[in-house]
Amino acid sequence: MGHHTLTDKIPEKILANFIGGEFSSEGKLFENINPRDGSTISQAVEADASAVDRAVSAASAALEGEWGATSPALRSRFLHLIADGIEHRFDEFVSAEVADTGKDLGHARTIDIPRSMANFRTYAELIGSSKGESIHEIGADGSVTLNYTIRRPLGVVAAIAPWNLPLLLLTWKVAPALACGNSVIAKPSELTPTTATLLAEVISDAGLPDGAFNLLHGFGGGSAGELLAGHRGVDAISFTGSSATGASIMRLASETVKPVSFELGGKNAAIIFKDCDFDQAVNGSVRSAFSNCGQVCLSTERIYVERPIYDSFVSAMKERAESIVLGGAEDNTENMGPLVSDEHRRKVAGYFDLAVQEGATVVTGNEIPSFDDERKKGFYVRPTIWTGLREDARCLHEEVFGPVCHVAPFDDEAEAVRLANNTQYGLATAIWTQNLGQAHRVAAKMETGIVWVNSWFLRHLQTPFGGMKLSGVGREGGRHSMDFYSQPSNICVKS
Ligand code: NAD
Ligand code: 6OD
Repeated sequence: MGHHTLTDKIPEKILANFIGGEFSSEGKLFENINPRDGSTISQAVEADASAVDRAVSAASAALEGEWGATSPALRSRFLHLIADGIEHRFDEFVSAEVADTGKDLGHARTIDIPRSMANFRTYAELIGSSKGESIHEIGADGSVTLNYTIRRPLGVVAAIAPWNLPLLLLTWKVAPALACGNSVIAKPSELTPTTATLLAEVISDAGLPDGAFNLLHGFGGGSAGELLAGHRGVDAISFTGSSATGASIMRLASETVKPVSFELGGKNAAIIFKDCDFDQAVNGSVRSAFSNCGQVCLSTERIYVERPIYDSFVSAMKERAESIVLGGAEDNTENMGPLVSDEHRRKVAGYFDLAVQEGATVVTGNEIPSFDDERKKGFYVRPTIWTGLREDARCLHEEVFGPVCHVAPFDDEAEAVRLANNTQYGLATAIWTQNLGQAHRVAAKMETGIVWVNSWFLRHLQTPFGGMKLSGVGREGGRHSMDFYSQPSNICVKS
């Protein structure tokens, strides 16, 4: 079997910043590494304080100029043109995402890039959909007042994105922010800079007015991310990433009381009831624990199984986990790529050690594999299943963000609800049962922003997406995004 890296399809190049309609390569370079083999794909330009200032000025000027004067219909047209541009260069986007993240080609082809296009198409359709309010009042003296609201853009929006679904999660912010008439400064993860750069090319080709969309590469703390989040000229921050980074950004945002939209981490549970469709629950749980090498905020890291089917569930999961091919290529969904970086692998391996120290039984995995082919330089880990941890174990409360899950038994519905909610996070839950009454009852008790019944990652782009507790602030998706990226202004007219 060939273990393709796909890097050969991407020309070695410098990934530039995009500021005020110009690509700019001034600044220090940093390396973009392929997680499948540790090779250097390209170098990106780190935006320094002066680049951040220039981007903020360009974004503000755009609002004062041509971009600020665009009609909703024209913005809708631009968003469709951007989607067309991504579609036109689809294979290039797919190859770039696979090279930067190491994810399997099928995932990039069926989820990352199509969903990124869909983000632009969805908000192109939704432009102007946020509803205003009106109050018509007749006073005692017979005078008439009409209060009505209009929605205005927030201004300059910083969109800071993570590396696990790089283009998907960046466009999930950029599309609605542009739709509402904001100018945007995008900051992709330093680990995955390529598709954001291709997006800047597409946006440039689509002819958006200069400064409407700007792109800054760089790191978080002490670099472009922090400079942007703390910049006085940035009016709002939309951030997806870890809860710890969210807390730092919130501190920076507090200086100028910027509105924030945060999609943060998760420590998501699945509840498997004994009357579930067993094969469906196993398939769904294999996907939710191991797809994208467990690097999905919605991934299941805690599985609670009703005792009568617990042993057979653990055996079935073990068999499926052990049939996953590491590396591999093309469209086989049973393949799993590497983790995104060596540093992230060290973090995940730290949890392998901690799980053993905390008394876990290792059902499968819990190790870094060794290879004698090109994968030996890649950042692979084996899909891992633990059992036997105490409920207060750190491994059951801290987000690992790797292909790791713990399976534990429960005896009744109330216990399942208590265990699933026993976490500081609140992003997603998956419930597997054929008893609809039980599904509705349990779903309503989950302290998570998203609950799936007999499915996982089944996402309509207009449903509210986001988390409770440490998992975030606010909701994105459809009108929820339109509401965040615009603000009401009440106009009171007395006649
Ligand atoms: P991260 O928080 O390390 O980085 C995310 C982005 O923030 C990157 O662009 C990074 O450069 C930037 N950043 C880091 N420190 C910063 C700072 N001090 N100021 C400003 N910007 C800063 O997250 P990650 O490792 O890229 O992604 C993994 C995390 O993201 C996981 O916790 C995962 O659960 C979470 N995530 C959440 C969702 C969601 O929708 N809830 C989706 C995907 C990922
Ligand atoms: O599919 C989506 O719309 C979405 N926002 C997915 C987020 C996945 C987080 O890792």
